[in-house]
Amino acid sequence: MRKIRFFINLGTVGVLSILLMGCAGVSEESKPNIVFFLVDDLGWRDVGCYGSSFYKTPNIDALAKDGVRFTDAYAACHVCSPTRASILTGKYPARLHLTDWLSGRKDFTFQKLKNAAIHQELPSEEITLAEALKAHGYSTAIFGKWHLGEEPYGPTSQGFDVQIPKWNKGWPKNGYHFPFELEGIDDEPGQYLTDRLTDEALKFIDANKNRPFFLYLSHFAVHDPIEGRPDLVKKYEEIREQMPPQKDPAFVLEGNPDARPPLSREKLNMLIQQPEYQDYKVLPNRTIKVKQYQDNTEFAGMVESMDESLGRVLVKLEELGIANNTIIIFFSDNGGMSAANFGWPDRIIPDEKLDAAYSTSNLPLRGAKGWLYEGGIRVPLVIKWPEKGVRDIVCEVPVISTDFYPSILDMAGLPLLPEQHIDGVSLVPLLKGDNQVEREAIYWHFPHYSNHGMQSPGGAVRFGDYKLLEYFENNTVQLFNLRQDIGEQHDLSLEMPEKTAQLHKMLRVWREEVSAQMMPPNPDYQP
Ligand SMILES: [Ca+2]
Repeated sequence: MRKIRFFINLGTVGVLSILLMGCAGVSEESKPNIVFFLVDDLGWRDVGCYGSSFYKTPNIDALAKDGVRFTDAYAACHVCSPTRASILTGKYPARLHLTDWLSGRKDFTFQKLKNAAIHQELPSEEITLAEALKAHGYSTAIFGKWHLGEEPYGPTSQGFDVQIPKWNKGWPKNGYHFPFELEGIDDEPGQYLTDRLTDEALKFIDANKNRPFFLYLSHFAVHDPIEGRPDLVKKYEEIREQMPPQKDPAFVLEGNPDARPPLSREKLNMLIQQPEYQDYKVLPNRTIKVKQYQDNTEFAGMVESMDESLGRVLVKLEELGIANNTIIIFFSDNGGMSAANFGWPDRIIPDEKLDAAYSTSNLPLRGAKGWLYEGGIRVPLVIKWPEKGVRDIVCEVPVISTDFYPSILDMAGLPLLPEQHIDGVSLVPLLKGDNQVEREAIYWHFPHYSNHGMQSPGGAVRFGDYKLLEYFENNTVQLFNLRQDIGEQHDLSLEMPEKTAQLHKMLRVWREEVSAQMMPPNPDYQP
């Protein structure tokens, strides 16, 4: 196994021009099929080949041997809808003004700032990846989660021929166990939703084996409700019984990095010992708890059934003799839910409900879904490009979910649409074994309060090994060197003022460029 190290080059117009040439003349037969296997809320560490020793993911691990596994792949947002919009448009959520999950978090009086207003659907004028592929003869289908607008803004209005089920929200209507109550999916007692969605996806592959297809298998798993398949949950209960007793704390405390002054790690570790910090709710000083162990057997059952789904798709492609002409992309839309959802800040989680509220641990990453720390945005990514791409490679170049659109067109030999996927770059050089892409930096913008923490809203930029986070309540910044400090524990912003100023300026300039929305003061603010 070879490793590709990290390089970033400044962008040039020339490369795009070269890519635009030489796209013509792709015959119908040679067009590769695309399987985009999108998992919901799967953390970076929730996969065997990314270091989990608890969850068993043999099919994802085998896929990594057949393709490129990215260590520094990012979701464009730490919650669902914005990342999904970035995949299908090649644009940053900030540029789309679709920066929070739909329909979005309401405002509360503890907020110094008001949440930015967002579109309630993926704007119709966007030419989605599905539309671009459909225009070139692809049969297109989405199975599972959309979460980019209610009808008439569903997937069939954005280039998908087939949508199963007819349900546009961000969670399975009635959970993962029968009855699903989802239009378009027959169900029987004992069935499990991840399996049934896979059945439907396999039927689609069968029906389209003789023409190019784009299968967007967008599982509801492993988003909550945390409900594993019973046979697998039983298996993991047996595994957990054999595990040695835990030595480290099961949870750590996280505060608001923008507090004046922010609570240090030492102080947080001291506070969590105090009686008033014993519960699982929003705690004093806007602190919350973040899970530190992977030991949730219901969640493990969800993860393994999702892995089985990928395995069934790969077997089907082999059986039909089309595996060598099918590109597989395995990805998650945001980090793992190791912090509970405090969409209603007075929520109190009883001890017996912890496994329903805290799915996993993202360690060694800090934070969770809903945070701009790596635990919220760094996710697993494997791409298999049979016969054309390299195999069994680990790539450390930072990439982001806006990159899929140009990458897929590029791999399929189709014309690029640079005005559409303006914030993405083709990953083809990396998939061919090169070690650089034409990009200066990667940016995030979240002008909202988060359901999964009580931190101030903010933005971030990744530039080389460095990442700067900026918070909007008090304009606090943090700077981390991710190569040396993947857990983002050592803030370098005071030690490295020039680097801090450079990245802070880049972030502000970028916000101007994409017309990012900022947050107005909250007139109802009650400190
Ligand atoms: Ca998600």
